[in-house]
Amino acid sequence: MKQIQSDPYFWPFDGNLTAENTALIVIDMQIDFCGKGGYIDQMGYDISLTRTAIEPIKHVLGAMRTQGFHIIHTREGHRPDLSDLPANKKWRSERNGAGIGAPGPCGRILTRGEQGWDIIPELYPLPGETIIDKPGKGAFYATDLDMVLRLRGIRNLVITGITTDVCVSTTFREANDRGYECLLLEDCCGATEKKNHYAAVENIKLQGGIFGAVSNSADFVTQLNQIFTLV
Ligand code: C5J
Repeated sequence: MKQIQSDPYFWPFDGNLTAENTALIVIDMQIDFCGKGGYIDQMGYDISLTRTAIEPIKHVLGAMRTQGFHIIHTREGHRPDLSDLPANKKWRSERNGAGIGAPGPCGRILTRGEQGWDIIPELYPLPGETIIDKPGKGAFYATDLDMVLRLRGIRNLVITGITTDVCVSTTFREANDRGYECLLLEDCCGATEKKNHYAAVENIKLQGGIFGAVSNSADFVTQLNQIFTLV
């Protein structure tokens, strides 16, 4: 049995934890969501609330890379011709002062290929790590993420990134419904409003872990190192 002590249960539920069957998912750590001049900044939110996840993710990324786990990054963004941008999403973003596809200080907002759409340098993917480009909030919708995971025999997901209440929680729920065993590292996430971050974390733990379990970067890395150096 290999398990991480987490809340509200030891994860994964059945103790089947290996580097081969487990992936770290890093969601949307893009300039648009945590950088100066990006989408979130342009809407007037405090980017320190999303940037708070950077150092904890770096710690987990380092440990999981060293132990040989699968690493998957996601990016939210749209085709330059905006043919994958639903009219209501475009309208809402314009209404909030940061129209998707419109020019901004980091190039066209949430548009593939632009500076703001890219992953921040601190957490940039290494060659060989998978990147999933998604047009929506969930990383499973309109992407090949499920296929990539199943072909590699991955069934446990350690989920991190931003924002806790939007893309992280949507992806977490999508993964749970597909039968993946999910762990959230709460300090590796952040939201534009703290109360929404806390609520999203609490939601996972409802009813004995209705969507999965929750831990944090320090406890997770300590336990991971203990488990995998004792092998
Ligand atoms: C948002 C995301 N908040 N990555 N996207 O629009 O959570």
